[in-house]
Amino acid sequence: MADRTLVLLKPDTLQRGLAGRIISRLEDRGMQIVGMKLMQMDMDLAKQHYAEHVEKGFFKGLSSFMTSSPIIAMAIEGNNAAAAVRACMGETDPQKSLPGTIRGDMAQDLGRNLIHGSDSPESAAREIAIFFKPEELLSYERDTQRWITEA
Ligand code: D4T
Repeated sequence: MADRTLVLLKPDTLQRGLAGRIISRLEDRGMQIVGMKLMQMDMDLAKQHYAEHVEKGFFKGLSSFMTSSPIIAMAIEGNNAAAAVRACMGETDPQKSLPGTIRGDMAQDLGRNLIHGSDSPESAAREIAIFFKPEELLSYERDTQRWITEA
């Protein structure tokens, strides 16, 4: 069943100029972008998004990294979107990620793992609501033939 998930392209993705290649991988998998924005995360947003990690030792480094430079937030639609995106991403720790995954091919460090994807449909609903207003999410059909025949 098609549903939606939240993807964040983290500061390291933009700093390394990998946004296009990572978005391509999700599009190659058949995922559809239904919301997208370039933005700078502030500390309030970091605490809200990473609420489950605020008390953990790594939160200071994580939040300082996530607020250090712009990110791209995307709402992605697809078949079992949260699980499918996480399969494309690989493991949280790039050292444990298989080649063929985004992190397994492009990242080395746990603290610089390029991409966030919601870990369940429930998390996706919570997280999409943090980053997007309802009117910023667009449903549309993809029909390449339509553009050709109407030209
Ligand atoms: P995100 O949320 O960024 O997609 O990562 P995951 O869902 O794959 O993993 P997570 O929530 O457990 O971790 C959030 C974020 O914190 C970084 N991190 C994590 C870290 O710097 N040190 C750590 O020990 C852990 C567990 C990496 C991802």
